[in-house]
Amino acid sequence: MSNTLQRKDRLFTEHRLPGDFVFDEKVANVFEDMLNRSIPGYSTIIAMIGVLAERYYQENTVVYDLGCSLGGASFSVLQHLKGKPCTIVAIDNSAAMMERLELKKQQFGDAGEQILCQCESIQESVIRDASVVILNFTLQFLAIEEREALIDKIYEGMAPGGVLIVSEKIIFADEHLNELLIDSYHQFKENMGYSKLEISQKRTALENVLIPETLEDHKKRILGANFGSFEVWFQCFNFASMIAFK
Ligand code: GEK
Repeated sequence: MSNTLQRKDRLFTEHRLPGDFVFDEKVANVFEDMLNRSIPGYSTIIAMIGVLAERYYQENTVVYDLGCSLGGASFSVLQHLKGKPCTIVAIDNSAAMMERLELKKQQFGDAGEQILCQCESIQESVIRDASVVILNFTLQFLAIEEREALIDKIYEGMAPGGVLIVSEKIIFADEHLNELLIDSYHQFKENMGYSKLEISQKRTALENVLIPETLEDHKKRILGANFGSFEVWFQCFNFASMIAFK
């Protein structure tokens, strides 16, 4: 969806001092452009989350979008579930993101009221009566030792038959493959108009903030929480989206 407040991502064009990436005002202003040019398949993943939510949403349950940013996944779900008695709880701990999400909601009129925004850390959130839970490129920002507790909590808060969708940047145990897929990803970013300087500075800024794991790590954690039928339903280079059922 177009948003007049959004600008082109030029955050890493100039040489800058080292510093960790933060989800502040500057990032929120260019975020849609950043995601579309930085995550191969982002728009496909967002569109398919809506399709999956429509299929697995159960009446009188809640959809959770954890680490919702500007609500890309929430709005996709809303488009598929409009008119149904559903609540979409959209959670993010970046106040800059949540302010913009509140503005975007207004463009949807009454339907937008189905999205409830909560500005908080997802480690603190209560998950209850969920039939669809979305972690679209969010788990990767939690410390590795905090991830299991979150996945366990989600499982506990889900209705039987509910679906969990987890999208992540990933790494590969095979060094050669890992290098190939990361290089291919950087080529994708160049093709999307980012310079080599922007790519390397963003990579450095994310180094301590975004900690990717292997698909095997994710599978082990998700199945360990008792989810069944784990599968990768989308992958492009080192980006993947996984699905699991309670
Ligand atoms: C999308 N899902 O467009 N608690 C709450 N929010 C958090 C936390 C936390 N502990 N850690 C990070 N975030 C979105 C894209 S972006 C992905 C998600 C990316 C939030 C953070 O503030 C940011 O908005 C989001 O997770 C990650 O489908 O930037 O690569």
